[in-house]
Amino acid sequence: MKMFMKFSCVLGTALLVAAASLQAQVDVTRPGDDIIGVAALLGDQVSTISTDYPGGEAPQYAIDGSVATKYLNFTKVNVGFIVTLPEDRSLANVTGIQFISANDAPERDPIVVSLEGANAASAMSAATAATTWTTLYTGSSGLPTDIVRYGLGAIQTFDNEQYFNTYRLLVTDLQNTGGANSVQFAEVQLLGSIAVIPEPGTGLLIGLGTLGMWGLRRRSR
Ligand SMILES: [Ca+2]
Repeated sequence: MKMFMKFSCVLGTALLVAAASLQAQVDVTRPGDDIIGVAALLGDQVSTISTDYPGGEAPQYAIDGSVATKYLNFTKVNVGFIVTLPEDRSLANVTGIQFISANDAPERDPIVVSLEGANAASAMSAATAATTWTTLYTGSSGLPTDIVRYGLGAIQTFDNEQYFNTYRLLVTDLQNTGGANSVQFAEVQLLGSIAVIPEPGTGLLIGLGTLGMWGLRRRSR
């Protein structure tokens, strides 16, 4: 019984990894995910909450799936957002980003960006509590300086084998930082794979097995 359970656990883990690696790259965020505006420098454990944006151009509009809406922030640089994925997508392995430019003012386009990963209870706690961030990417946004409005930037890929439920995206340079009054973009996609979480029944089976073994140990005392 013990041997069978050990084998089942190993098999289950192998299937979980295999399922994750077989998945095509998808945008791991969805409209309505827990997202807040923040200002920070790369590696800062605590972020500053940023509400330096018009209500209709809030951080949520960077991941709402619509190019007609945008996220705009008057802080311009060293600013962006933190997003925390819900429980059913909490095991996300992000290996790429892709921006879509906004409707106007190309000088506001992000040109240099960074992406960091962490695990947190919420976007707010990731911002306000000391959080250890792992740098996943720093470099080009993939938006060329001659990108058209509502233009799809090049996918920027990077090596990353770690899974996180929380991501901090910061913009560090714009197409024309001196001439712009804000940073803005219509969308950003965090591309990667979402691991399949075992069905509740599987966890229950393992849990009952563990309980059974605990009972056997108790009786043999
Ligand atoms: Ca949008």
